Amino acid sequence: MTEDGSKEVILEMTADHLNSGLRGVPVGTCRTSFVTPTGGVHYCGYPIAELADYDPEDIVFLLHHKRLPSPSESSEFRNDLARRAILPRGIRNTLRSLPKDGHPMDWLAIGIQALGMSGRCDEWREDALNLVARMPELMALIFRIRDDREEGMPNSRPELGLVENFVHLVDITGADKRAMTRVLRVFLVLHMDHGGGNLSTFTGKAIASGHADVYASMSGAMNALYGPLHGRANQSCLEFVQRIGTSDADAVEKFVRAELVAKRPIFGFGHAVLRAEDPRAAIQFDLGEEICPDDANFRTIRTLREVVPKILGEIPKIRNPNANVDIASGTLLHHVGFTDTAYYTTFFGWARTVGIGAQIVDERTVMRDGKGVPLYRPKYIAEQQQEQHVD
Ligand code: AMX
Repeated sequence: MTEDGSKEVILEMTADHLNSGLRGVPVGTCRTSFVTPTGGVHYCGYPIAELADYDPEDIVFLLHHKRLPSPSESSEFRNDLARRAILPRGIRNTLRSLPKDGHPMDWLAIGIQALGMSGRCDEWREDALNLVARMPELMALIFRIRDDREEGMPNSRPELGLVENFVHLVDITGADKRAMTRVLRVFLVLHMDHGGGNLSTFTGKAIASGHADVYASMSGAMNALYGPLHGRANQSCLEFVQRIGTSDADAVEKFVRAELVAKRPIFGFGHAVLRAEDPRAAIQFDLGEEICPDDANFRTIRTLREVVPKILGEIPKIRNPNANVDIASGTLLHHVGFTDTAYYTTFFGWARTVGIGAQIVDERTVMRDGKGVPLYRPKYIAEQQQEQHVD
């Protein structure tokens, strides 16, 4: 089985495997996580459900050290991250110069690249951890500068914790900070990693294989995450839920069937690898039942979860009719005060800087007895040669 759980490991290439997005083609090993079709993602062997309520900092430690920290290691690691959380000068000017109508993911990719320009130290793990430590303030700056709320931004307090500092800095008016913190902590842990071959992770590692630094690699990874078929599905999913606008089962079923007739995707359902409901969906549903059972969007997704698997199950080509991670994340973010869906993928990107960074460190400093994975260079075949060479 591949690290992403696919049973379709291709051991002998044929012409049919070309131009297929490398699906099923084994290309390496992954030390941080694997995904099984029914159990979902596991971080360093732990099923995600066992980790959902951990401090995000402990999961950063886990993905880097491949084991959970002891209580004293946990506290020392939090202090270490806090010490690293110093944004280089000039980052605010860079962000201020960006067009406010650009997508927040454009801002995130540029922001990370800019952090590297004056803040890199050219040591893989140092840079990966520095980036994780600096993300809360970068994220808050993106929100506040885009919203013309930079003035009055409080001083960064990294000792509070990654999420807690972001919530303190972003300071959304009227938001319930406790609920916001709770949702973001779980969101961050659930989205940190998902095997080695997902597009953004693969892209980040490929860029790093040319020895571009962590920041440049991560900026490229964020651009890979940006697409609607990858990370931006969480934005699309809440927009889909809002279009439904009801939790009545008959009305929801009618809506879903009409979408299928119109050949539009049923967002929040289906997966390339999973063949059961994503455990990350179940965790977020449980969280929603706890914090927002009567929220209108939550009532709609609760009904979707009941009616959609049966409807999609009637369509033989759909291999997984069950809910995926994106079904509930937007609803929860919206409930705690993040009402602009355009920001949702930046939270996904924030979380992924952890897993992608840890995987880059592994590929650059651990694999091949520390020599690192060589420069990525898959083979492409000239169309005229395709008949003769498929090696
Ligand atoms: N709604 C409508 N059609 C769907 C569907 C869904 N939820 N899930 C699968 N299908 C269709 C596919 O588009 C494909 O159609 P085609 O053969 O005509 O191209 C066919 O069913 C077979 O698909 P599959 O093998 O079951 O899945 P896949 O690997 O091709 O696609 C995914 C996976 C996620 C893109 C697809 O399920 C989908 O579009 N879901 C809705 C969008 C969504 O929620 N995306 C987020 C996924 C989670 C994530 O990775 N972030």
